[in-house]
Amino acid sequence: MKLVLAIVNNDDSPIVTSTLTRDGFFVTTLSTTGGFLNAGNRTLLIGTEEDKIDTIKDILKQTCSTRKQKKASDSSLGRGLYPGSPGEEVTVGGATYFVLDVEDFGKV
Ligand code: 2BA
Repeated sequence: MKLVLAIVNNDDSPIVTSTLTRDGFFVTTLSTTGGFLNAGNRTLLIGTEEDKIDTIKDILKQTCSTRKQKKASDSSLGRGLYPGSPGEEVTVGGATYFVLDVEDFGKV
């Protein structure tokens, strides 16, 4: 058993989630915030068998688009020395994923 953590753009989240569930995956979504842009994104938790990981990667590739996003002003947060200046444009990936081993899984 594996756990896929996938961080996706808020705008892509509905299509990714509906495609995954349509294809039989169980998905939990968390509202999260990227540390660099301080912008909201979604983190998906998908528990699955190892042989399904490639299918999940394909779905992420097909449903998450790369986009340019501007870094908002963060002076009010006292973070002026952090990398990247306000207004700087960065390319935000389609999806960032991690695959973890699951030691135990169950429903009681
Ligand atoms: P953010 O942290 O808001 O980062 C948004 C985009 O800003 C990143 O896109 C990348 O292009 C750029 N970026 C992030 N940190 C940077 C830095 N220290 N210096 C220069 N540029 C930087 P993505 O790489 O596609 O990441 C999209 C979101 O996925 C991230 O939002 C974060 O929430 C998550 N993420 C990406 N890599 C991660 C990692 N290794 N660990 C945890 N979360 C990650």
